[in-house]
Amino acid sequence: IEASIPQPLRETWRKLAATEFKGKEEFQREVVRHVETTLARSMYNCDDLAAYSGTALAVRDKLVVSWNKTQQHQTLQDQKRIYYLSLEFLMGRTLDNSLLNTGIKDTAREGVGELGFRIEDVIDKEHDAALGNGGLGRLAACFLDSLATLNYPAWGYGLRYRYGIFKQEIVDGYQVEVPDYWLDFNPWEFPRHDVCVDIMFYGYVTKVSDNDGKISHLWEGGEIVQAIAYDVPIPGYETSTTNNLRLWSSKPSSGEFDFQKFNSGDYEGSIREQQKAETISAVLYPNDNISAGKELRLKQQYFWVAASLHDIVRRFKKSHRPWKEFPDQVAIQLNDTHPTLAIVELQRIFIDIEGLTWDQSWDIVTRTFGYTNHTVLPEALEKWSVPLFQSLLPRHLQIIYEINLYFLQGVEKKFPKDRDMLQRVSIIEESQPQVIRMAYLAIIGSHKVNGVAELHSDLIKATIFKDFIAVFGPDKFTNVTNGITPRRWLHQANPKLSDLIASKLGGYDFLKDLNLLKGLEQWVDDKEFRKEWMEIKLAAKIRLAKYIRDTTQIAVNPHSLFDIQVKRIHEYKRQQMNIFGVIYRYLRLKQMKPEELKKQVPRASIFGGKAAPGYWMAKTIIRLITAVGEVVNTDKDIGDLLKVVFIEDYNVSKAEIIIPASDISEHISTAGTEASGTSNMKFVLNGGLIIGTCDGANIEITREIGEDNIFLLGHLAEDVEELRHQHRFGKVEMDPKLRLVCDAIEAGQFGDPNIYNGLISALTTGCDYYLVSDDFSSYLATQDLVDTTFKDKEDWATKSIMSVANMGFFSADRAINEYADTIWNVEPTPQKK
Ligand code: GL4
Repeated sequence: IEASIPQPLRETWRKLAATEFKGKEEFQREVVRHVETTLARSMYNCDDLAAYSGTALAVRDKLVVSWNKTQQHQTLQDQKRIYYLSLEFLMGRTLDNSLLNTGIKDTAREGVGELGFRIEDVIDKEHDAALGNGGLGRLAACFLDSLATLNYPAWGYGLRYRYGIFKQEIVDGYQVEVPDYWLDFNPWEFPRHDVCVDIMFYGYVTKVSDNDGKISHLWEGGEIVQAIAYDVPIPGYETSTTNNLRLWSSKPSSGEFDFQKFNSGDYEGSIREQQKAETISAVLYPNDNISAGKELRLKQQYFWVAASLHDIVRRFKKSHRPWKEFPDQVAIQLNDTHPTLAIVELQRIFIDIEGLTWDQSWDIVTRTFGYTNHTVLPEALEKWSVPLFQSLLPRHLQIIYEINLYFLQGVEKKFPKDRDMLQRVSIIEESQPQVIRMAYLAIIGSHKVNGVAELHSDLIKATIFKDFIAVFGPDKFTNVTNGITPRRWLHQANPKLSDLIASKLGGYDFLKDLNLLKGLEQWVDDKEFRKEWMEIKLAAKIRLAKYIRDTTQIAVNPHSLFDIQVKRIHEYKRQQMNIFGVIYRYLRLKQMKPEELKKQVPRASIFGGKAAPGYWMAKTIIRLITAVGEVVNTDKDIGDLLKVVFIEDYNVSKAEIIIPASDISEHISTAGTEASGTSNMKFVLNGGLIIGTCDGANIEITREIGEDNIFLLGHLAEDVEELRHQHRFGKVEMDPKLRLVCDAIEAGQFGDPNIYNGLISALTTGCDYYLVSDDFSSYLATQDLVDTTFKDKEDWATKSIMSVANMGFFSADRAINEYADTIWNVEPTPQKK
């Protein structure tokens, strides 16, 4: 490419090339220039928001320079790239993260300081990029951070939703959803109007044979929508690598504007098609661990997958390599089954467009894909109706049938005459109507399948995918335990703790090699260190208490035990068990004499999380939490001994305030239901202890930090089936303490009891599917142990420090290196500065 540009031209460009600013003054000049020219504001009307915008634009200019260099470097290296396909990227805010990753936070603090602003206020003006529901989307964001930090050539591919996850408001104690229009000002994205791809839906397939009798398939006559790329730079920490996140936005293809209607005065009619096209990337489906099964969602999936593959294939073709080398250049990771259609689309591209044979294509396809499973919940496993597929993607349906046919032929050979087996593993489920099991398709089309924590990876092999072990053998299945980025979840969210750790470990290397935290063990007995450690925790609690007072008017005493459960509201996560426990505590306090009351540990029970808008039970749980708060928080007998808070609109930026402030956090899912959990890791990394079940990553956290440093409760995953069986046959009496709680609710102590009928009957006639009654006494006993332990401040500090010292394993860097080694077979590409 170099040689094609004449020497003098090249020199002129080089001389004028954009460079990164160096030093405070240049940074300030850029901020002011953006405020005055890009935003057309001045010293006289520059508020915090304008200061944020100017700062963000200045920082963005710096990012772009290293981003361009990285992309050129990676192209020149011509190395294998990782493509992470995820329908969700829950990025949160970008400015602070970019300042820290590029090492200019101090420059920026001073710089904006001298311009009359506090950097914290400026940072606080940014709107969260909330293109995700919960753990799955945030994991994708952490992985992008690690991929860049470790210098892996990697691209994320997702959708550019106009509306991210809804904003939650609490009105009269109930969740109300408000649309999240977040794109008013987004300096972090670059529209690439030149990168656009036509995507087809519907239409029909015809078979044609050429002169040699070779048959091919033509898919035509459908509706066309255009995909436009928007690129987001992803800077690594302390490296010049800046990777790319490409998000697709939908718009009508040029032919879709109906001029005839327009000219005849039917203005609304003339833009109807246009609006329909734009709908595809309009909104994120607000479900976590629930599959909605809507046509528009399937359209989103195909739209995104087809645009991404078109891009990936185009990039590969530029290298002029033979197709069989495709898997040496491309690794595609499927973040859950949402992008499974990519398998079918790539097969279609190879056979229908590039003219490869079925076998050649299928070999390449299966060597290219890896599939990560994130849930075993049946309601979350995607199944698409065959009739829907037939109309929306007729050619893809044919290919799926063919994949299934060849697959089942192989199974038949291995297990002759086992008709049950064939039915069990078939991609097509013989229901009314027939449905396509996307997870099976993902397994069959990938070379590796992984779960996200040890227990979960074992469970998928033993339960939902058991037959596939018999078919493929065990080696196709593996585990990569999730991780979190210590840059955002320690350094950014809790700078004081990060600084204290750095002061003892002799620098910030632990942010890139989290195992170095182990060095803190040496300091565990150091009085001064312990004092500072606990002061930092208190400061974080004071900050959160202030936030709670400002937003809810509830006064919580920062010295009380902060007990936090923040995550999506779901029956399997058992926020109901938590609030039932709070009610039990309240009833008990009401019975106590003053001398006894004095001995109690004051506690603030803090909740946060969104319910899917159509998930009525989850919404009822929120209502019960707020109702309990209304009663408890105004009860004069109780005072500081118990406060119940529901924090509105839990999101990434609020998590950064909440997580450093926990004494204890709750991860109490029914054993075997939470695939991993990642907030458990974040809380412990910030010196909070956890109360949890033997589920997901809690088990590995216990192994790393030691049983003495975690409060475990409840039954084990292996007990669950039998317990459910007993409930179904009416053999289980409700736990008596839980009975008391239900009685109090039914007696109207927390308002109209009818509101909670569903919640209570889930425990009785609903057979208590999530085993709240079975775990309740263990839960209460463990909470009592938490109180007792908290009284011994020295013991608590030791547990907190020892836990953090042993959290190295849970860095997303470790997880990404494991993916690179065991699934992608990719090496890092560091760049010289
Ligand atoms: C989830 C799991 O529920 C959660 O345990 C896990 O940590 C996360 C990332 O692997 O994936 N699966 C779905 S679906 N949503 C999640 O958050």
